This record gives sequence, structure tokens and C-alpha cells, in this order.
Amino acid sequence: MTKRIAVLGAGPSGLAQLRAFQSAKEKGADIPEVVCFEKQSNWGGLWNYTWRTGLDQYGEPVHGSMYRYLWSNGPKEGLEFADYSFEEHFGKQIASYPPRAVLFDYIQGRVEKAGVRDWIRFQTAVRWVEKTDKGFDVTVCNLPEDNTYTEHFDHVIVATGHFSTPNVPHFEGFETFKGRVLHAHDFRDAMEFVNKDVLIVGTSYSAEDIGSQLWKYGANSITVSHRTAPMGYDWPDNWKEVPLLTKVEGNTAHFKDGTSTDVDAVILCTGYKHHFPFLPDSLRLKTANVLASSDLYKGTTYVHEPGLFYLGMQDQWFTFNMFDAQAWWVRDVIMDRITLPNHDAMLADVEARQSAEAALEDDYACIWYQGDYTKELIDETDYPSFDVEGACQAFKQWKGHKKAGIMTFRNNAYQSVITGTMAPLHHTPWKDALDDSLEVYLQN
Ligand code: FAD
Ligand code: NA7
Repeated sequence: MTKRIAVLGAGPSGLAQLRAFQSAKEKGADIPEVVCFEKQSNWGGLWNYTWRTGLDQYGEPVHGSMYRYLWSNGPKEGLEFADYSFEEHFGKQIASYPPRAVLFDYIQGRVEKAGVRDWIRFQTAVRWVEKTDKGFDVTVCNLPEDNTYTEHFDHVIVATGHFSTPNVPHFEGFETFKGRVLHAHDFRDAMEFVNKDVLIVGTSYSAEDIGSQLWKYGANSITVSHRTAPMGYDWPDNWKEVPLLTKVEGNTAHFKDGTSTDVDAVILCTGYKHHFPFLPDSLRLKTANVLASSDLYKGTTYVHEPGLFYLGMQDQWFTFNMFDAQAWWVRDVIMDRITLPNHDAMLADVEARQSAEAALEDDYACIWYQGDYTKELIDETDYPSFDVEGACQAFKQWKGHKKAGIMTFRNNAYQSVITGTMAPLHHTPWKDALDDSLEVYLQN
């Protein structure tokens, strides 16, 4: 096969794509040449933690929104690779909410085993992608050598993530606020806020998790401001939920219901933007953070230019295993094992998915919706089939555990849908486990 494929980004999505092609090769298939461009010096995407914020040593925007002490916010049983279990990687079953370093190790283990590292050009930032008569010209910069060059590819697969360019609303008085205002993207270490009174704006994962970390590591108080609705968990005593911030004056934050509170810092946990500065309008995905992304047939194929694919662009209940499902499916389109329908049929598919999402009534329906989507793709490829229903059930239990105790849910254990074994309970309750190293986590 003489095709050349560009994979942009070596996070979990891009690595899934490399593993998908490598697994076909392992089974004797003639695969295209695959070149992955990654602007950082290592793989793993945002699981590859860096202390840098803002710009890196080359002046590139720092990609990752990862922070210290992050433990998985959902059970690992919902994201386990079907072709590489936690037990295979660690030689034993491990507890259900691994910290970042443990998940990084796991992600890395599969691609080390696959031997695909030399398919990746590290420290190489994608600058521009252009459609040509025959495919795509991809212009990249080798950052250490400061050398920009262009190569031709038959297909481009965008796997650059969508949780790294912050959505930063303005609130009156930020200009003169006496404390620090930052977005979750720039949050790195909860220890910075020990004994501080912190205001968080937003009510989704970042708000819940950063607030919980602040509590765990000793912030004085946490106030969470909502635009739509409070999270409604049974929070600790020094945590309160308030309506939307209207303005800050000096160190005082004012809210929509007329109440106010004094704070030392404001952390905007207000989400992220899909941001692809290396793509022209005609190729650029424009979508909200939803389950049924705009303009992507089967959630992967850009309907207006079907030689171009996107991975992992949805809002995510399922992560690593969904990226795998997408990557195997995209591989099979590229290798002519799956035939794409015409433009109208692809658009109709997108619309049907969007209507189905609009009809979902609660988080449980959203979980099953994404589970069904993942299964749909898996059923059309040779990705090892697994008990997707079991993974949905793990998510359901997880939500119940969060309602029962938002600071204790990570102390629970679930059954692997890949190996069938039950995870051990972790040796230390999450709130007391201040050392999040791999060595300590694996001491079960
Ligand atoms: P990313 O991990 O973002 O990787 C994208 C890669 O593309 C990066 O390596 C980046 O350097 C590279 N890249 C970007 N632009 C360029 C360019 N121009 N040129 C070259 N390379 C480029 N999911 C879970 O399952 N469990 C969790 O607990 C969890 N916690 C999360 C916590 C935070 C703070 C965030 C932000 C997300 C979390 N997620 C979690 C979801 C997360 O989206 C996925 O786990 C996963 O990292 C997505 O993988 P990805 O490869 O699509 O994107
Ligand atoms: P999300 O899940 O996109 O949530 C964004 C939150 O920000 C959500 O609560 C929004 O409130 C809120 N938001 C957005 N804009 C505003 C403004 N202008 N004012 C007030 N509140 C606002 O992002 P997260 O960072 O929490 O999670 C992203 C990923 O990171 C996730 O996959 C995790 O795994 C980690 P709304 O409910 O829309 O009113």
C-alpha cells in the first residue's frame, strides 16, 4: 500500500490510531505509511503532565490542562482498552481510580508493546493543513531545529484534543481584583491555595475536581458559582454553592441573588473550545462540546471533506475505549474495508445523531447513548468486542457513589469488563492519600 497517513497529536486518540494500524499489520495486512506529529517531547497527550503553563520553551502554547494530584474522575473500568487490560499491564488487578501517573503508564504500556514510537515525530508542531487535488499538504515545524517543512499525505487524522484552549468569560471587576484570576487550564497545584478562600465558576468536571482537590489539600473555603444549576452534592462544611457571579469589587465577589463573599482567588472552570489554528475554514471542525459533534459522519469523518478525520472530539463519558473504536473504524475506511456513503447520507447520519442526543433526558441516557455509539463502531471492525453494557453499569454505579459521598466515591471498586475480575479496594481513602505516585498507588 502506498498511501501516506498523517496523524496529528500523540495523545490517547492519536495513539489509538497508531495501535489500530499496527494491529492490522500484526495480522498480516498491508498498511499505509503512518506519520504522527506531536508537538511535545513525549506521548500521552494531557496525561503527559508538564509544570509549564502558557508557552513552552519554544513559544508554543502549552497544550495540557492536566494538574498535579489528579486521580481519574471516573472508574478505570469504563475506559479499559479491550486489547490491553490493566492486569496485563500491571501484572495484577489494581484499584479503580488511578492517579495520572498510573494512567499514563498504562497508556504508554500498550504503545510500547506495539512498537510504534518511531512512527512519531516528536517536538514537531503542525502549522497548517491544505487540501490539494490528490490529498493534503501538511506543514510542520521541527521545534528544536526551528525548521518548517511540508509533506504530502493522502489522509489527515486530527487527534489534537479539545480540552486545552480555555473558554474564558469576563466578569466585571476582574481588572481590579486584588487576588488571582486563572482558568482551570492554568491550574497546576492545589498547594498554592492552602488556607485561601477560593471562588470557582462552573459546575462540571473541572469545577468539581479542582474544588475537591482544594478541599483535600487545605483551602480555607470553596465557593462554587453556577450559571445553570448547582451540582447539588452533599459538600463538606467549608463549601457552598451560589448563583452566578455578577461582579468583583476589591476582594469581594457578588452573586446574582445579592449575596457576596470575600475571596483570594477565582478559578474559572468554564470549559474549553475546539481550537484548530492549523486548519483553514473549509477543513475546520466547528462544534460545541456535545455527544453528537457537528459535521462528523459516525463521529469521525468530516462530511465536507471525507479524506479528513477527527478523533475524540465528543464530550466524553467513554474515553480511551471510544477513541479506540473510532481509530479502528477510521483505519478501516482508509484501508477500504468500510465504504463511506454519499454526502447527503453522511449529513443525514449527523442530523439523526444530533436529534437523538437532543432527546436524551438525563446523564444515564447520555452514558448509554455514548456506549451504544462506541459499540456501533466496534461491531463494524475487528476491535475486540467487550461488554459495553457492563461499562455503562460501572458508570451508573459511579454516579450513585458520587451522590452517596462526593469526597468518598473514589474509595469504591468495580469489576473489569475485559477480564471479569473485581478491582481491589484502594489501601487508603482518597482524601487521606496525599502521595499520588505510581509506586504508592500500586501498593495494594
Ligand atoms: P489530548 O490528550 O489533549 O492529546 C492531544 C495531543 O495533541 C497532545 O499530545 C498535544 O500536544 C498534541 N497537539 C495538539 N496540537 C498540536 C499541534 N498543533 N501539533 C502537534 N501536536 C499537537 N478522561 C478520562 O477518561 N478520565 C479522566 O479522569 C479525565 N480527566 C481529565 C482531566 C482534565 C483536566 C482534562 C482536560 C481531561 C480529562 N479527561 C479524562 C478527558 C481527556 O480528554 C482524555 O482522557 C484524553 O486525554 C483525550 O485524548 P486526546 O488524544 O483526544 O487529546
Ligand atoms: P465542561 O464540562 O465543558 O463544563 C463547562 C462548565 O463551565 C459548565 O458548568 C458551564 O456551565 C460553565 N460555563 C461555561 N461558560 C460559562 C460562563 N460564561 N459563565 C458561567 N459558567 C460558564 O468543562 P470542564 O472543564 O468542567 O470539563 C472538561 C473536561 O475536563 C472533562 O471531560 C473532564 O474529564 C475534565 P453551564 O452548565 O453550561 O451553565
